[in-house]
Amino acid sequence: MQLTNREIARRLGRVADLLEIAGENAFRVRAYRNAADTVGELASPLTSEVEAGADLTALPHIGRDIAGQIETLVREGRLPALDEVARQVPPELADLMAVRGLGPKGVKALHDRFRVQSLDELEALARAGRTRELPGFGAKKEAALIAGIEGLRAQDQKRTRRADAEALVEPVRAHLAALAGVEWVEVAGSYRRQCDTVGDVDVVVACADPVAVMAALVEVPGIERVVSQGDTRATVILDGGLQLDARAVEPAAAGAALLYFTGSQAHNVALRQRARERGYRLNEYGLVSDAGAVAAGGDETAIYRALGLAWIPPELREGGDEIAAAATGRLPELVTTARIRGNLHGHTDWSDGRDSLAAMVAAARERGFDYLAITDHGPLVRVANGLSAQRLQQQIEAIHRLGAELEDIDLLAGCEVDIHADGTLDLPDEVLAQLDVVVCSIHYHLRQSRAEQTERVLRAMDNPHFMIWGHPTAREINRREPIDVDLDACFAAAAARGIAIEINAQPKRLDIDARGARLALAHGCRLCVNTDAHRTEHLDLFRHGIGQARRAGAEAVDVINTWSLAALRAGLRPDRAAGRAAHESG
Ligand code: DGT
Ligand code: CA
Ligand code: CA
Ligand code: ZN
Repeated sequence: MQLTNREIARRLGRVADLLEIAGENAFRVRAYRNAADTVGELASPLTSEVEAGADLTALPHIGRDIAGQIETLVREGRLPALDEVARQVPPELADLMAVRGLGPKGVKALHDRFRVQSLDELEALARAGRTRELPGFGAKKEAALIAGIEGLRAQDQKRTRRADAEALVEPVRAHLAALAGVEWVEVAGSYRRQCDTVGDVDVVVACADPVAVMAALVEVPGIERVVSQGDTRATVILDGGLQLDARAVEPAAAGAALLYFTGSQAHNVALRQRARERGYRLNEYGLVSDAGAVAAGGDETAIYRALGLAWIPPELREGGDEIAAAATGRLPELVTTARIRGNLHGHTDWSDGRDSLAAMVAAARERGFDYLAITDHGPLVRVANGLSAQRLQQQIEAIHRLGAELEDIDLLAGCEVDIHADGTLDLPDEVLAQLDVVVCSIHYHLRQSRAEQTERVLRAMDNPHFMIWGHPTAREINRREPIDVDLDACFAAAAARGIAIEINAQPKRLDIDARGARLALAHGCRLCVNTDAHRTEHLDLFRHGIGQARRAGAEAVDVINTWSLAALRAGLRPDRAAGRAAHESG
């Protein structure tokens, strides 16, 4: 198995932790810590460098001793320095260093006094009120210790953002797909259903020789360790700790396996029930009639068809009304990323974006967009170099000048304007009136009460320039809870005014999420899938937001940035459009 840079860095860091706990020379500790940082940041795989005979001491912070350590690790799979320090302190103690507020001295004291070696042991001691006996610990520190352990556990239980899982699993998928005898590889489970986070990833491989593929799996780069391995299934841990469950299946049964492992469990249960009512048994190996004849197994569509159903997109397989809809030809034709015509929320280096206006426009043209709105931050967001009314005025002119030169794309002048705590907007109406697109977002005062927050948004929506509600709940996955706001009331107001609800496609946001988007559609709102691009590459993020739109059952017509610009101008906030037209003609 190939060691990744991340794993090598992790082991060097472990040596540093243990040396520190053992009370070794601070220079030596720092040497390992620095070496771990160097390795962690390297772009090219260190194992290949070693195999090519490269001189590792040419790297920053890698001296002759540590270079030798790394070479032994790559060649023999063991780190002599780790073995050596493990003779002084149990290597498990390094895990305790991850507890917030617990340093090497504390770990050493706990070990010397109580012989603790694991997190469980430490927790039991603290909960029993024993750790306070240690000099310098006390009851307060004991409470902090318990909180630190709980925090660490909560972190471990966190689900992985889908985009992060994508970066880890796609290379594995590609590697497996290239193996001899492999027909196709799909990542099933919540990943395929486009859930915003995944607990683990489930990979189905259709292949002639499952045993050979499972044997090859554990050699795939990017796999940190193997949990279990059988003839047709394996569970491995990817770098970074994400679990991957793999199943290798012969092509004739692979459709049934894919269907089963895509889930959701509620969908599977409903489908099996329908199969039973029609005289079949459905399981992960196929659809079999009560008489024992295999009705389908190689392909999902055939299984659905045999059950009198249209093929159901994975995003809809949540055990709601999707089976009834598939039985009666009422499945929506879900929006796709290919239907997107432009981005209506994005930044440049006028505020906190990395790239210039010209670069963003060039990137949008490369991608064939019909239109691009530039929506830098307004003045409130000072940390993001927000634009004053005066600078915005200059930017509007710059956008118009650039737009006049271009025939293949329409440039729209816009702004991402903050909704103040009292529901007023952060720029005067005269300024907002000059913009083609106004995205209104909340960045501050996230902890207002539900009543205040709802009042704030409703009041803001009364402003006729409020066109798109940007990242409505301000949540950041695994980092920040959504604001407490009455979405029913806000969506009803948005629908009545022709305000679009953003699905922000930044992987850390995915806001509004699929459930909220479904609610918005039920209220009659339109959605707008935006990348909130802060650099040119971000214009490729649409697929993450589209995944949420699809889970909400959205069709292209429900997503305003699949529309033509003319339709957009007429349909988005029509009262504002009418007001402007009257103003211009009068
Ligand atoms: P996750 O991993 O928590 O994000 O969610 P899933 O849906 O990927 O769940 P996972 O990985 O436990 O299992 C993958 C699929 O396998 C699941 O969606 C449905 C199917 N499955 C697993 N266990 C069962 C079960 O006990 N009964 C049924 N009917 N299906 C199951
Ligand atoms: Ca899963
Ligand atoms: Ca699984
Ligand atoms: Zn933004």
